[in-house]
Formats: sequence, C-alpha cells, structure tokens
Amino acid sequence: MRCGYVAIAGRPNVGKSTLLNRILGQKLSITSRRPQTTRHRILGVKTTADAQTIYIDTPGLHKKGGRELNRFMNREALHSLDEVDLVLFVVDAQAWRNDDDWILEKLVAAEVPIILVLNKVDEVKNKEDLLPRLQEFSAKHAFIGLVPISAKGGNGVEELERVVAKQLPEGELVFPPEQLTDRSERFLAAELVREKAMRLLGQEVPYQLTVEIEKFKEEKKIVHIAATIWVERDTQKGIVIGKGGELLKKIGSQARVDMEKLFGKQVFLEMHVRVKEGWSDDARLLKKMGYDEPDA
Ligand SMILES: Nc1nc2c(ncn2[C@@H]2O[C@H](COP(=O)(O)OP(=O)(O)OP(=O)(O)O)[C@@H](O)[C@H]2O)c(=O)[nH]1
Ligand SMILES: [Mg+2]
Repeated sequence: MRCGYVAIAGRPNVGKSTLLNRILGQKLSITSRRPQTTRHRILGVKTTADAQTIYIDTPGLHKKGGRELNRFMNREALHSLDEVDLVLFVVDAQAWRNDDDWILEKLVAAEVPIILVLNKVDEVKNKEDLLPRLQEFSAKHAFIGLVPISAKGGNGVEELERVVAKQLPEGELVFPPEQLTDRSERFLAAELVREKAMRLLGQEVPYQLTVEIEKFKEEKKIVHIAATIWVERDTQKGIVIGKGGELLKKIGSQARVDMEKLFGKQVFLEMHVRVKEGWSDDARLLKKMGYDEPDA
C-alpha cells in the first residue's frame, strides 16, 4: 500500500480546485472564474485498491492584497507545504508569470519534490506552441515531472495521477477508504453559499463577504440549514439581496441544489444578510468567522 500527502499550489485562478474535483470525480472544492475563490486548505482523499492520495487544495498564492484575510490565505497555502510528500505546482499553460517565479521560490524553499502541471492546455490556440512552452517552463527548475492537462475537460489528469502515484511513500491508510474530506458538512455548506455569491455578484462584493452557518440540523430525510452572508457595508447588503430579494433567492436556490447533491438529502435553506464592518481586516473577527489556523 502507498499513502501520501500532495499539495496543489499555484497562483489564483489557474484551476487548482477544478483539478481536485476532477481527480475526486466529485465537486468538493468551490470554483469560480474569479481569482481568490479558495480561502482555506481543503483535503480531498482519493483511495484506490493500492494507494491513498491525500490532496490538499490551497488558496492561490498572491503578492497583492493587504488585508488580514489575504495574509491568512497565503499562510494557509504555505503551511500546507510543511506536511506534504509532493507538490503539484499548477500554472496556466498560456504563459509563465512573474508571480510563478515568486511561488516557485517558496516551493523550492520548502524542499518538497515538485511536479509542474500546465493546466488549461485546451486554451492554447496553436498546438505547436505547446512544445516550446513545455521546454521553457521545464528550464525553470529540476521538476520531478511535467504534465500538461485540462482540469476542466479531463485531458491528461489520469496521466498526472499515475505520475503522482509513483512518488507516494509506502504506508498504511490514514483515512477510511470511504472518507472524502476532513471538512465538516457545515463548512461545505458555507462554501457552497459563498461559491454562488462569488459567481453571481460583480466587482468587489465577493471579496468582502463571508458565510457563516448558524444552524445545521439534520433529520432523517431533511437538513435544516440557516446561512448568514456577512458583508462589510450596508450598501453591499442591498446588492446581495437584490431587487425584491431576487439575487439572494437565486444564491440560495443554487446553493441548495448543490447541497442536496452533496449531502444526498433534501435541504431546507434559510438565508440572511448582515453587516460586520471591517471583518476581513480584523484578525480577531476572522478567527471568529472560521478563518483560524489549526496549527499556527
Ligand atoms: N479552459 C479551461 N478553464 C479551466 C480549466 N481549469 C479550470 N478552469 C477555469 O478556471 C477558473 C478558475 O478555476 P478554479 O479551479 O476556481 O481556480 P483556482 O486555482 O482554484 O483558483 P483560486 O481558488 O482562486 O486560487 C474557472 O472558471 C475554471 O472553470 C481548464 O483546464 N481549461
Ligand atoms: Mg481554488
């Protein structure tokens, strides 16, 4: 038996969470076309007949953004490197950016073997561009592997899993084979509400909201959930609610559909919007709202 921890790291928006979901064959980590969607590290466990791979999806590493929330996200991502056997460094196949150099430095400093994953190859228009790009990227570091993929379409992902499996140390299972994650249903419910809010809201509002689950009451056939979307300002509250409550209703109904799929039960979802000024730049408030570091 082989068993090991594998971090998925890289810039925001390169497709890390999409990749995790693709590997698991199930939606676990939330995704959106906006950068900085993932805020916490999220474990996704894949168990096969001869191996257990414990993937850790991480927030996109980013230099800019001076709020405490941004610092928390970067710490979450960097802490994940301390405990893994391998890192999947995900980059956008279309171009290597300055921030990729900065991230690579951090990964090298963590002294973990790195597999370079070139994602979104489906977006590379001229296929003959791919080979020179592979060469250019591979010159950046002595990566132990280099795999072009499309996390969205699935191309190359099985090959990537084979490359990963070869690197796992021998060992017994850490999690029972049927376990998918270490995160609670409460946490996953909050994330699904946040995903819909991020997808349906424009501009800066998605970055100034967080979701708290006030109630999670499970009965035989139905789960009663009450979620609060916290925003920074009164004007944002109006935006989240929308004209005649339309937007909040949409966020709620889309989140409920995903929750029912994930929990395999009917969900009754109650939604509220409240204001807590300055929550995203206040270490104490962040902690209260679930942004705490287990091993910090
Ligand atoms: N065309 C294409 N789009 C992709 C692919 N993989 C991911 N995407 C899209 O890229 C966007 C970002 O995907 P995420 O998985 O949320 O990216 P992430 O790296 O987890 O982003 P953060 O959590 O913000 O760090 C989404 O709109 C995805 O649908 C791919 O292989 N091809
Ligand atoms: Mg993500």
